[in-house]
Amino acid sequence: MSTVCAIATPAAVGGISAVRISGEQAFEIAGKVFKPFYPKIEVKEMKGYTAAYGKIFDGGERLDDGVLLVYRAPHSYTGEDVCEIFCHGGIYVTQRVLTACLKSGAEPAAAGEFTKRALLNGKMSLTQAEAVADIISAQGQQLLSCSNAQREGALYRRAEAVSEKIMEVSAQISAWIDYPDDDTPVVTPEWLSEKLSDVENDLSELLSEYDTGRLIREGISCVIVGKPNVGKSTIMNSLSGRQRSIVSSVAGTTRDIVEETVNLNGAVCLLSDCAGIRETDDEIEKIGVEIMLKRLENADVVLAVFDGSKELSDEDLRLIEHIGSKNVIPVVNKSDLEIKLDLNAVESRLGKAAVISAKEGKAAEIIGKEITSRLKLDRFDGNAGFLANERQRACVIRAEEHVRAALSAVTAGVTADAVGVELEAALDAVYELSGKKAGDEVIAEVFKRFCVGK
Ligand SMILES: Nc1nc2c(ncn2[C@@H]2O[C@H](COP(=O)(O)OP(=O)(O)OP(=O)(O)O)[C@@H](O)[C@H]2O)c(=O)[nH]1
Ligand SMILES: [Mg+2]
Repeated sequence: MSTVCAIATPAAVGGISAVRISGEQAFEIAGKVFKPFYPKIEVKEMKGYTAAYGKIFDGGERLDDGVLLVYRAPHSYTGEDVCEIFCHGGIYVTQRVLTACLKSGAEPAAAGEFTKRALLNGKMSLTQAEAVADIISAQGQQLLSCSNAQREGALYRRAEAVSEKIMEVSAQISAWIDYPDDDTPVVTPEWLSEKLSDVENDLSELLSEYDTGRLIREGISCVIVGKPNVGKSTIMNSLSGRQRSIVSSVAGTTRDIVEETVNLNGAVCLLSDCAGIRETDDEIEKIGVEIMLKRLENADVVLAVFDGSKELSDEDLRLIEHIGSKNVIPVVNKSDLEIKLDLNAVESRLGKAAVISAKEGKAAEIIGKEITSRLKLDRFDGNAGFLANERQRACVIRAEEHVRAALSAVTAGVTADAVGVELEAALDAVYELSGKKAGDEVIAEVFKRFCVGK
């Protein structure tokens, strides 16, 4: 395999940049570009997991001073010999160090090439490689900790457990077909049904957690609605911790949608503060309300805000009708004032309300907890492994279909070898999930998501 090279840090100015080389010629190439002077040693003599301080050259031209880190196969990220050159974090100087490595015989690495090599060299499974991309893109604590668990093989182990169960059944069927007269236990329909139902349950459980996993991965879309002046923008500002939306006592202050990404109780939440819902002749406000109604359709959770210091009005009731059966959290605001709102009337329609004062610090904490508990994110154990993307989900759906077909075949009294064929197909799907049997196109698709240098 060729020796590849790429800049592993972003194309931006920073304190330090890293250029990574991986492959059989990593030491030879790094030796041409990097001359250690502390310790005074040839690059090829350096032991794995050691560093040297030295000068970086492009031919005869000195480019920079820097640090070289070396890893010896198989004890490296890719499983190959790897050298990492750390230079000053300027865009030009980093590019020059890369060019010097390319001139010395390295080839440019494709997106995700280092992780792909780690996969091909057996350093990690496909689901673990996917978790690396998720760690890089994580913006919140929950996705980070779940992705770390995936990186350590949480989903891989779940997939392995399922494939072992399928193999046990397949092996029994094969033995029974091949040696019917032996002592092999007879494969009864009852035994098959029990074993296959267990596998089906494991697969269904993975699928049922997919939506919760999606919220952790992609973030929660949360829309704040209510009639004008109830304090939507004040709540938005309290959740984001800054003056994002304009607040005023004039009804109809917010007309456009104001968005902000915030971290609530460990989850990433995309908040949308909307125009207050009311009948209006104002053209701009009307458009704002229309956009808000559309946004409502795609929301994961809706904060329906009411002014606690006023009685429930017709506008409030119309809002309740609009939001219908969505995942709604009623928020009764302005609890620092005398409460005149009939709390029962709201709660009987929308469920338990969060009673807050957006002007007080605790509001963000209360709403954050309410959102994560309503979406069951607080009970989600991502450390147990979960389906992190559409590819993984499609594999499990396929496996489940074949296990169901096998179960139907058992119930219909079809011959055991027909059941065996379905189980083979189910096993293939589970192997594709973990990457044990993923085709080149599947692998290429996975690494498209990666950045160059990872
Ligand atoms: N006393 C009290 N006043 C509040 C509270 N929250 C908001 N307000 C006041 O209510 C008024 C309206 O607040 P906004 O946040 O602009 O209300 P809004 O729902 O965004 O209004 P529109 O954008 O017009 O739809 C402002 O004068 C706020 O200071 C609260 O918890 N207690
Ligand atoms: Mg507003």
